[in-house]
Amino acid sequence: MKELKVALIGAGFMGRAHSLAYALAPIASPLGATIVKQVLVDANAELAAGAAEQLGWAESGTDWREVVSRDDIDIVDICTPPQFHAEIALAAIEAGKHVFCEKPITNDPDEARAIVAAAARAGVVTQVGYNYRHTPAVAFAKKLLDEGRLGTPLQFRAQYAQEVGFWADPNRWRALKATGGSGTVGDIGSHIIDIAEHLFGDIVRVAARARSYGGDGWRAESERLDGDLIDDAAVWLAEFANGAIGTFSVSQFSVGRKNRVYFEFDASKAAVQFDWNDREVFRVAYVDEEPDHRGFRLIHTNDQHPDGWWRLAGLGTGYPDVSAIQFQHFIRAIVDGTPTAPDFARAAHVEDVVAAVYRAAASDSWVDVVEGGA
Ligand code: SOE
Repeated sequence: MKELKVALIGAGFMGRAHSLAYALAPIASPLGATIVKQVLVDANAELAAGAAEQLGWAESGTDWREVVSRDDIDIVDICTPPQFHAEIALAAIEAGKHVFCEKPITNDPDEARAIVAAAARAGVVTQVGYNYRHTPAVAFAKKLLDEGRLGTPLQFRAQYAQEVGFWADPNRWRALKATGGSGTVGDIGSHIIDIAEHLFGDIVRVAARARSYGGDGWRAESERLDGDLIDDAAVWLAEFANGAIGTFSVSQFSVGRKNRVYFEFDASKAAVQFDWNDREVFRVAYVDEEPDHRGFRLIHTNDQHPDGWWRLAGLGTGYPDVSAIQFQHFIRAIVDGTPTAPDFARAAHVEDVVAAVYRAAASDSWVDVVEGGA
């Protein structure tokens, strides 16, 4: 069988999640190629060597430039902080590699467009790690919408809340713009933007407010903006290209919320609810129902559902599963050209929405996602 050799750049949290996902990806169904975990690269040699041994990579290295241009490497998987994504992705694309990149693709929409253009010229397969959209319940919602079984999209309501802000190191790279931090809108909001656009289509306009935490409450907006601080929470209203409307909220100062990725939406024939903390189930309520049966029904997702993983419903779908499912799509696209998503073009659009939310938060107006028109 064809072998696809992977170079993983970055031995942090996501590098570890991807290491596990590569092992899981071929378990449920054949991929048409054998994934070889060839080389794990990290600027810290000791970390790279230790992680390579622990996570099953054949080699370790510290020089990503040398590794991405190696003839034996087919796939470059980027798990560094976002500020390094563009440089590594462009070098990998130029070397003709297929590229998987963690989200956000970059913190700069112009840079994102340059990467998209380079990938299109090179004809390589690209994908970004918006992994929650691969949860079987979300994939099922997408299928039902595409088949018209839920009717016309009306309203989307999404939330991503974490409590990590209260206790995390204020100097961690994620907390500072200078070290690639994306803020809550870019870091976690981008996940719910991706899901919303996956299901409802493009967002074209937003109105927003963002806040940064100051020890015992929100800082003044002037302090947040002048100090170039990342945002710790935000809310925004959105209008979709198809006329649907939406509300979004994100926060990393929401005690009790470990990782609450939640959305619900209304469509003309049905409404859907999804909660990552109860991700095995898909909840749907139909308009056309006997009056005494109106309400949400609860469906356990299994292999009858798109991206269903285990044959038996109720065995659970976790973070490693959704990460593995995204690699199933990516590897199949490389092997037989099956389209995969979200690709770099999709990720660049999500960055446009993130940038629009920040522009709107700094103004008192609705702003267009694509400046100067929808
Ligand atoms: C932020 O705390 C974070 O680690 C995100 O960066 C991930 O994308 C998310 O899935 C978990 O939370």
